[in-house]
This record gives sequence, C-alpha cells and structure tokens, in this order.
Amino acid sequence: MEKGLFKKIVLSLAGLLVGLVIAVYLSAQLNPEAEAAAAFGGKNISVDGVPDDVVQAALKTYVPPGQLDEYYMFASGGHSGNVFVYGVPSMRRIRTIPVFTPESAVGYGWTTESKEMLGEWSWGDVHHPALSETKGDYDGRWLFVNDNANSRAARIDLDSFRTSQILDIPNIYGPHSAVFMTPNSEYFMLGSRFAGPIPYGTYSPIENLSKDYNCVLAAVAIDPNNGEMSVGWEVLMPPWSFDLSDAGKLDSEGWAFLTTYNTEEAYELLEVNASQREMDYVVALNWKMLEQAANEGKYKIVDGVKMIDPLDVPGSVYLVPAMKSPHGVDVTPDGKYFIANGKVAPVATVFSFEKFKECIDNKDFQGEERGFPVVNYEKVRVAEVPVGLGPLHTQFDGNGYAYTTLFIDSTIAKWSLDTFEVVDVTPVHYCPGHLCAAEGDTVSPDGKYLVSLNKLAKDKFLSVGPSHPESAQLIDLTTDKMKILMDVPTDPEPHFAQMIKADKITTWEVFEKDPSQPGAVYEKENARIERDGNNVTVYQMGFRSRYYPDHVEVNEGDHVTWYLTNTDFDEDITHGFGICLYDLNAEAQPGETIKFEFVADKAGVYPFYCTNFCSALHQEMQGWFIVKPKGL
Ligand code: RUQ
Ligand code: CUA
Repeated sequence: MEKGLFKKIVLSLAGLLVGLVIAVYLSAQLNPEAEAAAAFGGKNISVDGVPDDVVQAALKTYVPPGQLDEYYMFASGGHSGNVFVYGVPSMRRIRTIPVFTPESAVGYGWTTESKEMLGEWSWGDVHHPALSETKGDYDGRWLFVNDNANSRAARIDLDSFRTSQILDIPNIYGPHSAVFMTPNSEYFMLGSRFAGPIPYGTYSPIENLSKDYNCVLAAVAIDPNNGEMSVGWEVLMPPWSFDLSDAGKLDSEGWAFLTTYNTEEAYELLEVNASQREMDYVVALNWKMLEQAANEGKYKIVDGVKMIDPLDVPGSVYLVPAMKSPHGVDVTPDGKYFIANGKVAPVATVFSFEKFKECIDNKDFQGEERGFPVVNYEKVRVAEVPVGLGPLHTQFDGNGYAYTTLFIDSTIAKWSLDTFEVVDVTPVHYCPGHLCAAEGDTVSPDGKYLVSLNKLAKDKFLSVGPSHPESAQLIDLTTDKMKILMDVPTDPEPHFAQMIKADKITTWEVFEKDPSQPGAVYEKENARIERDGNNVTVYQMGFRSRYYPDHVEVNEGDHVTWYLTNTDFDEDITHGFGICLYDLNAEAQPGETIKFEFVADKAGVYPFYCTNFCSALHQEMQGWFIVKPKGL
C-alpha cells in the first residue's frame, strides 16, 4: 500500500475513534442514567428475562478489567483482629491488613518488629476504624483502630497499608466507644465499655462497683508529622458503660459526645437490670477544656497516665438525657446536631448543639448526677424521629439526609435533617449494625454509596453450615429511593467501616533503598554470616530467584538474628521466606529489609524457600538451614 494512503486511513480511523469517545462522553454527561451503560458503547442494555433494575444494578457495580474502584472501604475485622480493605463499588475485597493477630500470609507476627508490636497478646477485637482528618475531611494518611479486648489502639500507615504502631492504653477496660477522630487529628478518643477498678490488676469485689469501679475517656495524641500515637490524658468517669462516640465538628468542634448505658450501675443480669431507667445519657465533654486542664497540671498520675477528675474542671462535662440505653451517637456534617440512636427505643433523638450551649449558658439544668449537670432534655432535643425498631447507627449523605440502621426491623431508614421525617425505608439482610456512607464521617459526605454492615446472612449465600458469614450490602444513594446493588459476604465481625475517595491515598511502589538501615544488604558481595560467640547474624539478600547466602549453617543452641533484604525494586515483587519444620515465616516486600530472631534449638537440616510466587523460577528460590548438633 502507498505510504500516503496508509497514513490517511490511520488518521481517519483515529478521528473516528476520538469522535466516538467524545460522543459517548457527552451522552453520559447529558444523561447520567447512561453513564454506566457508556462503557458498553452507549447502549442501554436490557437483557431478556432480567428485570431492568437488576441490569442497571449490575452496570453500577461492574468495574471492567483495567479500571479501578472509586473508593476504598476500610472495614473492621472484629475479633479476627484484622482490617479488611474493599473497593467500592465493586465490593471486591482487596486486602486483609493484620493488626492485632498474627497473619502468616504476610509473616506478621514472626518478624522482630511485628512480634514486638503484638507483645503478649495473640488476638484482638477491632471495632471502629477512623481515618485521619484535616479540617474535618479524611486526608488519606493513617487509619486508627481500637482493640476492645486488650485495651489497645493501632495505626495503619496508608502509604504501605501496614500496621506500624500498637499502643497499650492504661486504665480502660474494653475501649469500645472508640476510636473517633477530632477534626484535625489532634487526638482520637476512646471510652470504656466495662467499668472496673483502676489501674489494671486492682481488686475490689463486684458489690463495690458504684464505689470502686470507673470508666475512663482516653485521649490519644497523634504526632502530625508521622502519626505516632501517645496517651495524652485520661478523664475519670462514673462506672457506666460507654457505648459509641463521635467528635464535634465545625459548630461543635472541641466537644466529644459519648452514649452510655447502664447508668443503673447494675452488675448482674445487665440485659434486664441495665434497662430499668427510661433515660440514660449522651455525655458531652469539652475536650479543649480538658486538654487545657492537662496542660495546667490538674491531674493525678494513674498507671503512668495523666488522669483528670472532671469534677475539678467545672464546665468540662455535661449529661444530656437520651432515651433508654442509646447505642450510636453521630454528629451531623455541619456539626449542628448530634443524634442518639435509641437501640431499645424506636426513635433517633436529634439534639441541637446550639440549644445545648444555650442551656449551659443559662444554667438550664434539670438536675445533677454524680456531680455533673444534666441539661434540660425538652430544650435540647429538637426531634424524636420515629425511624423504626432497634436504631443503632446513623450516617449522612451531605444532601440533607440521614440514614439509620434498624437492627430489629432489618431495615435502613432515610430521613430528612430538615423536616425530621422518614422519607424512605429499605429492607437489608439481616439485622444491620453499622452502616458506612462514602466519606460519611466528614464535614462533606459524598452521598453516592452506602454500605449496610449486617450481622446475619442466613439465606443470602451458598450455605456453609449452621453458622454463616456476615454480610455487607452496597446501596445506591444517587436516586430518591435507596436501591440495593449487591450483597457480599464478610468475615466476622463487620462492626464499623469508613469509605474514602481512592485518589486521596498514595501508596509506595517500593521501599526506598536505605543503606543506613541495620542489616540491609544490596550487593551480593556484602551478603554474609557473622558469628560472635553463640550469636549468629545472617545478612541475606533475595531477588528473582535466589537467596544469597542460600545455605546457612549454625550450631544447635545458637541465637540467630536474620536479616533479609529484597533487592527487587520492582512493584509487587515480594519474596517470602519460610523455614520448613522451624515454624518460621516472613515476607520482604520490594526493597524492604526485614529482621527475625530465633534460637536454633533443633538440630538437623531444614530447607527454606520463597513462599510468594515471584518468577518462573520461583520454585528454585530455596536453600538450606543446617543446624549442627551439640557435641559434634
Ligand atoms: S458497635 S453494631 Cu461495636 Cu460499633 Cu454498633
Ligand atoms: Cu521469591 Cu518466589
């Protein structure tokens, strides 16, 4: 073919393609309904025998190969001790991040660093993830989670999606009411679920609960430069159970709100005895005032922590009556209202922050309990929204609507923050606890998507026996009526989740080369084994598809320190490292140097191998660990 003619054909084909793309794009702009269909050449797909809404739901959740999800969702893994990462809207689970429990898939719990972080504990119970915030918006830097079992908090760095710090928090039994972030990540806070004598290990008989037991609110300070957590100060509270919590924002910035149950101070058969009172409380704390008290030295030291008695700081704590054992409390995006979810009362109670402040200014109190003023309920409450049975948690869409889960009804109610009327209800399957809206805890939620985190799945998936997985349902918020798009199984236990715009997170491609790092070896000439008495240090490097050195001999009883550097500076090329019959397993991500230590207490020959399939010759990435018996 003539050169000129060929060029002409290519050019006109290219022109045609550009035109087609523009046409599809414009039609999607003009008709948002067709947006999803645009990916299929602008056609409105309808499939014989498949209802149109099913086809549309499929189009809205289908992320074609080569495209990526719009949001990350970080979900609590409950007593698995993990955090699960989902892509939304596809709802594909992308990652499991081990936090409080060893995870052999990534060698978490075997390396020196992760072992030290986990300490003496073998499990944890993650309830409420909280993303770091700047000016009330998620900033994509860190994710923090609580451990309801062993009184800890952890930080996950979102550049590596790895747990990088675990902090023990003294004096707080079951920090369930946690973690919630202040709008500029100054602190995240945790409130105790269980009353107990403090510090840990103190004895007092249960009959003394009212006298000797306490709950605590802990404020964990976050270093703005690196996310490093440290316990800032704690506040001594009555022996009530704190349940959930939220931080004030915008109008209510500087305040923290926590629900309580068991203001009855019962210590047996709580199911009955903690439900005697008609009203419990939302406890409102002025954290800025408490922070100042801590700075001014108004505290005692309890188990190494500054413990503030709020009765020494008048005006720092108020009680807001709320209907019978409320569960969640949620602050609206504008910070003007805080909403208590009734749990055993069929209403979501809306409180006005402005009226709350007026009550304080006018000393409009209806009483006092344990020295704390109780604000006038009638004045502060602006609405009791009849959402349905078993209201647990509320999220927002940024368009003036709130969404409340109803555990007993197995529904989600959508209601107006203007008229306080329910405008829509959708069934969910089954028994929703939390729900998670896109950017739902920020000052500017995105709407778009809502995920219902359900406690029961029953008949939703292929049966796996008497116990089934939990379930998450993706709900479309772009239409007037909520529309369920898809169901996915989740592992126990879907407590809370947060959903962040994907482009707010930037991850590393590889670990940076850092020769100053202890144990790092980047040239095979430097790979070596050193001995100092009974201490053997291995400086090993691994790359596709070999280890240097690939046989390591030690003496029985030696203390072995082993460094492994992955010198493949190539995204996603991870090398594993497992020693057969030695219960040892780790991984080094691209560019990373890891360290593990053990005592070579078994003589014999033990092969080691790469556990991550890294190349065509991955099978050959192996070697031998040889332990010479004592006295040989
Ligand atoms: S709680 S289902 Cu552990 Cu978050 Cu309300
Ligand atoms: Cu390295 Cu497989």
